[in-house]
Amino acid sequence: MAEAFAGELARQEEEINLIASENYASPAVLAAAGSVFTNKYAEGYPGRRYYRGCRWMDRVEELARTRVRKLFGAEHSNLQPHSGSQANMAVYFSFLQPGDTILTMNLDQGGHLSHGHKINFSGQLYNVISYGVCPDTELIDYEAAARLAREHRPRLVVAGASAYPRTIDFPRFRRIADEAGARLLADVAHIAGLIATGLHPDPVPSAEFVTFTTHKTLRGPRGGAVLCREEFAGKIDRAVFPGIQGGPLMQQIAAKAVAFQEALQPEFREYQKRVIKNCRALAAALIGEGFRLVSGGSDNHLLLVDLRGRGIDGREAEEALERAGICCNRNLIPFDPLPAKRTSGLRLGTPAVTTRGMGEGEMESIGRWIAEVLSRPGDGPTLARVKKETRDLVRRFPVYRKN
Ligand code: DSN
Repeated sequence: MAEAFAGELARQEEEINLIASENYASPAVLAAAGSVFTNKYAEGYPGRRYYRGCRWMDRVEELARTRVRKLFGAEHSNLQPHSGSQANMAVYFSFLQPGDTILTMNLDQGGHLSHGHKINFSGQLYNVISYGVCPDTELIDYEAAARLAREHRPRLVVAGASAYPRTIDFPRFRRIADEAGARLLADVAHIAGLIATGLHPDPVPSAEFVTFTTHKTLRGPRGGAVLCREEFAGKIDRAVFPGIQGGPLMQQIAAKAVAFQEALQPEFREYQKRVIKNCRALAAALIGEGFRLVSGGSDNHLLLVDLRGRGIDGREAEEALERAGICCNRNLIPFDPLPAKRTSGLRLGTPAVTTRGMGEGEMESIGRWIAEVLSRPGDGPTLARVKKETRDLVRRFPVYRKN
């Protein structure tokens, strides 16, 4: 364990992390997640627990709930879901019956497993109708989504994605849901940090339910969250506990409280602005190197590189980049001819590199290194040289180590 701990810390310091869903939590968040709160059972909710000795648990969960409501301007919150999938499950279980119809974004075009993929519980329990993106613009096809909603009359419309580089029009989804008499869930896991700081349009006024994870752009501990309107508070709370979970992970809820306080500070908004700026700079650098990006660019923290016609698939690309010190993940692109194990795309994001202080100049260098590696993925000397250059760069931007 000592070796794995030291090794992972070194890996996080030494690699350029472009995984769009990852970030580096602050030492305060890490301390809370590793604290004595891990020792306590606290089934129930503040003031209504099934165990004694919960007075500090109540304080922690109340603090976390108050802060998240302030951050997002929400009426009610539940911070007990262990993950984003469980947050979504809580919303589904709060009012859907098995066999009900839901309308969600196709995983192959940017959606998420828990939005009804056939190998996920959501795809097995519900009748899933999928919308996607327009083949020409690669932007969400709202017209098609509206048509499908009129035709299939879903009980729930899910708006949100894990690989969509553009702004999501939540009022438009509200209208689509209303026309079908459906409720709306906005799953904003990826863009929660941008929303909390007003840098992406706010889903809270449009959707009955908003779910997210706390460890992506929001830069907190691993975990999930549900926001909802007061009228659904009881149903959501019962769906989480005792519906799908037992004891909450109180150390994670404590760490969420710390992260929300950090996110309420003015510096956090400046950080999110830099995340977007860096993503645009990385997009420009890659376009300058001749790459095609899905939808032509990015409005948020991530972008998708289309590798078709470059003689390399997503898996080969991520492997070569890792050997050169750049960590990222392959991703399906819309209408991808390859399966998920290979893919024709790479998903790149800037939350983590921005946390360590990198800026637009560094994004330019990273874009150049990516181009060099992907044009000669089997060339040992090129990979070794780029690895040395990436190491030299990251040493100037320590994450946790003090140089
Ligand atoms: N696995 C996450 C991502 O990388 O986007 C989604 O839950």
